[in-house]
Amino acid sequence: MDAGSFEALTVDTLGRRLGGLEALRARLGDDVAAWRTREVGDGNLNLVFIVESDKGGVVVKQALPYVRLVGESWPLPLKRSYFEYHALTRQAARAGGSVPEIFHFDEAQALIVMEYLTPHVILRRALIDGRQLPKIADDLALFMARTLFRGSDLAMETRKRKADLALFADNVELCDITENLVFSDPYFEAELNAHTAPQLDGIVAQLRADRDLKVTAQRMKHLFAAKAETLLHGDLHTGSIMVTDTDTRVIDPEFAFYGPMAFDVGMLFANFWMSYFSQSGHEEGGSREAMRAYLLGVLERCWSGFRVEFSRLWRSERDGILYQKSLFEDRGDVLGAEQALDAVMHEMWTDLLGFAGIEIHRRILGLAHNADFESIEDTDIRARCEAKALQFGRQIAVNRARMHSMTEANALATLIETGAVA
Ligand code: SR1
Ligand code: MG
Repeated sequence: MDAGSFEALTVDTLGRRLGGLEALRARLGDDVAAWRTREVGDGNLNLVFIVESDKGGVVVKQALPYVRLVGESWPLPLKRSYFEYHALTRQAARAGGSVPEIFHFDEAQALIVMEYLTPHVILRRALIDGRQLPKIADDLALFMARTLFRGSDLAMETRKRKADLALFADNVELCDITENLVFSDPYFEAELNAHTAPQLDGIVAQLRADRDLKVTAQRMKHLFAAKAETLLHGDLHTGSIMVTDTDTRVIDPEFAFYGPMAFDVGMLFANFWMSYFSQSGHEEGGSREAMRAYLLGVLERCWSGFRVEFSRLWRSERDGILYQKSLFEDRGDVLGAEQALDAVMHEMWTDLLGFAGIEIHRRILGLAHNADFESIEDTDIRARCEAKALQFGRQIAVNRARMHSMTEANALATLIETGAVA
């Protein structure tokens, strides 16, 4: 990529610079002067513009050559936009209707013009506001099962999968963020770490001295780095999902790379559990008991929906090099194929608990925190919510091989939330 020609867009220059593009004119009209542009990016990395006219709207997302959250002292390559574009095209093909439509990609300017999702809101915001979205469990189960299965050697022609593995293997710097920020920094006094202090000082010290937990975090990091199983979204938290009551779209796959299936599932579930533990910090307008029950229900239904769809694909689309039908079904050994499916699913469950526990920790102890907790202004209340989440995260990660079902995991969450365990 020609970094020399890159220029960050501004609200004032966008019309002049992109006004000639057919992708925008087709949706906004030719009267560029009448386009209304606003910058709405509130993520950690990029610029995001909404451009509207009387005819319609589009989103323009542009990568910056540094981490927006930190500033120019932390350079980050523009090529993440290239990985995002390629991930979005694959997700659209593998899980139709689950991502925004792409209208234009400019590699040199690291920008993607895409569908303006409206009246969608970010799922994390909706959950903080206490909204119960009726479709997220089913929609996200399908998104994960379809993208994770269809991007793997279970389904793909191995030549194509290996070419994709090579393409996404260059997403080194974004993987490096996850490798350090998620799996290591929370467990020592890394420079950019932050936590609610002094309330959490004691529990943070305990966690950082917890040998079993540190070994677990490194076991999970080892898996993340070494198990190139499928094309992951790579950052599937509730801030990467836009929703209405009837539609669910997954956005922002710039962290996409080949990794373990359980990573995406674990990260998403961690964010539902964090939402659960944060609810008591948002009770000014009334009890969030129903919201807590809703969130545990979403976890139960999403995991069961995922297993159903993954199993369906296993039985109908298992045309890759793994667990070939020629070894099982074609020889009348349907039970063998089912046994293998059980083994794959069991391993995924165990691993996702590990990833989920670590994701919870990094959102409370590391650099990149969650609005679920951060928006709780009273730091004593926030710390109580966070302490429960930390305790839960530690338990599911370290105890992952001995926890057998979502019902058990949710029962543990309930015990911790209600104070039944110290
Ligand atoms: C420096 S980037 C911090 C976090 O923001 C992204 O959304 C990823 O979750 C990353 O870990
Ligand atoms: Mg993001």
